Amino acid sequence: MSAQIKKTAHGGCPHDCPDTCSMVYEVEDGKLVGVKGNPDHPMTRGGLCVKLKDYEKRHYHPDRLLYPLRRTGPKGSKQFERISWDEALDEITTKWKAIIDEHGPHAIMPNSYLGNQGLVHGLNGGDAFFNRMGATVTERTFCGEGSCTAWLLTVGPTAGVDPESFIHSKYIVIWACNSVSTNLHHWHTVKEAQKKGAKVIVIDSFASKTAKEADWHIAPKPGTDGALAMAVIHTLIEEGLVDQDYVDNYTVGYADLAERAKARTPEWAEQITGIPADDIRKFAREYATTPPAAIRLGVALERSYGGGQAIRAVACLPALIGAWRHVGGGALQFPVWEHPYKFDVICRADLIPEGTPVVNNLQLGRVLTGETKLDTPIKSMMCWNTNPVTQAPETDKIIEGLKREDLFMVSAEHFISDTAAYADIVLPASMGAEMEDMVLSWGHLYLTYNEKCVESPGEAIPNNEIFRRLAQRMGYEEENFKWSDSECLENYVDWESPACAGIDLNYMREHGFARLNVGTKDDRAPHKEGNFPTPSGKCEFKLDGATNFVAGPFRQMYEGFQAGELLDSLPDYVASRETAETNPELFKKYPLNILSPKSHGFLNSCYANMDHKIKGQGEQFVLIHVIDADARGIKENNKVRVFNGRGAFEGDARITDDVSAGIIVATLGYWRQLNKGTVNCISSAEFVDMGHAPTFSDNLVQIELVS
Ligand SMILES: Nc1nc2c(c(=O)[nH]1)N[C@H]1C(S)=C(S)[C@@H](COP(=O)(O)OP(=O)(O)OC[C@H]3O[C@@H](n4cnc5c(=O)[nH]c(N)nc54)[C@H](O)[C@@H]3O)O[C@H]1N2
Ligand SMILES: Nc1nc2c(c(=O)[nH]1)N[C@H]1C(S)=C(S)[C@@H](COP(=O)(O)OP(=O)(O)OC[C@H]3O[C@@H](n4cnc5c(=O)[nH]c(N)nc54)[C@H](O)[C@@H]3O)O[C@H]1N2
Ligand code: SF4
Ligand SMILES: [Mo]
Repeated sequence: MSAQIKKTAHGGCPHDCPDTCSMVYEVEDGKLVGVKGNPDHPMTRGGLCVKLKDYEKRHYHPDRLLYPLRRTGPKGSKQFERISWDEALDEITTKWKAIIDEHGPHAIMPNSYLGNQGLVHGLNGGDAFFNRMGATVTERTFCGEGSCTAWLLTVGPTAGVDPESFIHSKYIVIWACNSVSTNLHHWHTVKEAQKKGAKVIVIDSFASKTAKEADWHIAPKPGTDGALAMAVIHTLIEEGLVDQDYVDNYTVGYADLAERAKARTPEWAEQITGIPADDIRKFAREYATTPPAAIRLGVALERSYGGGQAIRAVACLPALIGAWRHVGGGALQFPVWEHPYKFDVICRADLIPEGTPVVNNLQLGRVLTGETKLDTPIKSMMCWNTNPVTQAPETDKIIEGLKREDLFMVSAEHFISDTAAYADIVLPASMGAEMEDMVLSWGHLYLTYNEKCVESPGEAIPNNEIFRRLAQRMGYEEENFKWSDSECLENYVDWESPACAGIDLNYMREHGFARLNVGTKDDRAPHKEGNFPTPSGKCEFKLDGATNFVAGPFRQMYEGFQAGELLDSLPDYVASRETAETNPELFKKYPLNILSPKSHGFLNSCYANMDHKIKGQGEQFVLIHVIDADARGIKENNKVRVFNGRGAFEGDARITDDVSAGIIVATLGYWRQLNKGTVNCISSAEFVDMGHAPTFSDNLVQIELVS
């Protein structure tokens, strides 16, 4: 027998990662046998990350869900029986119709996120379906929504600096982003710029993998970046480093900002951040005098109570020094702002009936346990593309809620995740190579296509097909519920927009990716002469009468709901909620500030159930400084328990200088069913000051030896 001929197909990594790699699927005998980075893609450059490099093993993992299941044991026991699709869909829709008859549609609630970033199988389907139902709307603010609010208010929906233009930068500031682990394909460009002489500054509260490769690691205490940024503004003004011509022509509110910054001296900031005042001055001087200077804002910058205000302060910096004048100068947040997706068609916010209640996904535990008072309590929840039991805060409350006998819970999943373990009905969903889609990117300026090149194993079907079938059984006649996946793609992208000139779906199918027409990395300087997409057309240091709102990719869904509180007209430092100063009582009991960044070897909670990935990443661990370890009799590798009033988890102690005394680090993603608790058992579901974003870096804990 001759060897089978390998076929290749264009892939797009569907994970919630800024890189959205263009991939090459290798198919043999109808099976996915390998996956490579697309060598032609200027950012993917032929390489994938450690998570995805053997993606086929995830497709054919022995624990993969293949058939619809019905719960047979107690909730959370993972005892299920196989049922047919007809039985599953009939049971779900019969229950939902009964709930709607008895309690109204507000008693049903969707719960999803960007676990799949496809336009068709990630964003669509579910939103339109539940909006048509009139179900309670779930506001999704896991990631960047506070950053988005601050960014939109200051510079508007601009992609800012092209990540590829960093090759032209001479001063690169990576602010609260662990690019080596979380944004690898941008890091390659940063490293190249560094080799060409650029200075790379990493501002991170601990010595992350990325900080270790920096020319200069600046380590503010968690949640104090706003003070650092305000002191930089102070120094720029005091030392005459401001580009006055740029400020006069293209910004609003400079005089007021200068007035605010007057008292925000480097000495003042030193007390708050722990960074020596001279270092702050040096940083400000270098930043202003080494053009082009570019800042990469990490999502983690928003994760303490003052996160929104901190990001506003940082977003002012490039305009103050005129960095936007240069190719490779300015700031990069989420390039997705310039992607031409039709979110109104995708999410169908127009279908949401007036008066529909909104709950927040970070407060799922409070919603399900009744701590958040609702006119109509939730009687059914459907969960897909997210795993709140590991990823959302106040885990113990979520579990208490999911155990409610009167809650009818449906999960669509690839595996029995920590959340799916509590479902009444589990639906098997298709994976990457098994469905056609285009994948949203929040980290570059390309459209990315994903070809269906293999059949799903067992009876798994793509998310959008699940919702098509549910819509048919619920009697929803809108045409969008009948579109094929290809028709969805035709309708979801604004192919007529200038950004898509010369690109259509056929082009995507042929090439796998396409650069948007938004300038090239060698000439893009969108705010050289202002042109900010703000109401004034300028960078808005000062806002008059602006109120808080939730931004981010799904924002159309919540527009009109929000009577947000009035925001400070100027950026400033706002202290965290849980510190010695702001909550001394709590600090007495729980004196350590915990950070819970992403794991290098997992993608949120994905891959944290695969043995060889856990081996690569290591078992759940806690980084701790020797002073804190000694004070508690903790030795290297001891099993420790981290706890506060919200819950506890266990991990192996790693004593290291990478963290300062008073700070511990435990990375995210480990499964509760394979560990004793997870890091989100201790995290709070309170919001930061903007965009209802999470406070994952604003949590006090205590740590003890497990005896
Ligand atoms: N390997 C891997 N890659 C991923 C993911 C993953 O789970 N694993 N997840 C993806 C997703 S969803 C996202 S949103 C991105 C996020 O990617 P990043 O933006 O890099 O987010 P984090 O890893 O949470 O945190 C980045 C760094 O911020 C630091 N930090 C935390 N709080 C503060 C603070 O208050 N001030 C300062 N200066 N630093 C602070 C942390 O120590 C950490 O090193 O990564 C994506 N890529
Ligand atoms: N403590 C702490 N908590 C955090 C963070 C942190 O830094 N610290 N980061 C936050 C951030 S930035 C984010 S983005 C969130 C992410 O939180 P989640 O979005 O909940 O992240 P995942 O764990 O990746 O969950 C995605 C789930 O969707 C499933 N899935 C993937 N593709 C498909 C599909 O096509 N169909 C179906 N039906 N299911 C699919 C996966 O198997 C997985 O179980 O976590 C947040 N939580
Ligand atoms: S997870 Fe991110 S870095 Fe890894 S292949 Fe996917 S898009 Fe690329
Ligand atoms: Mo995220």
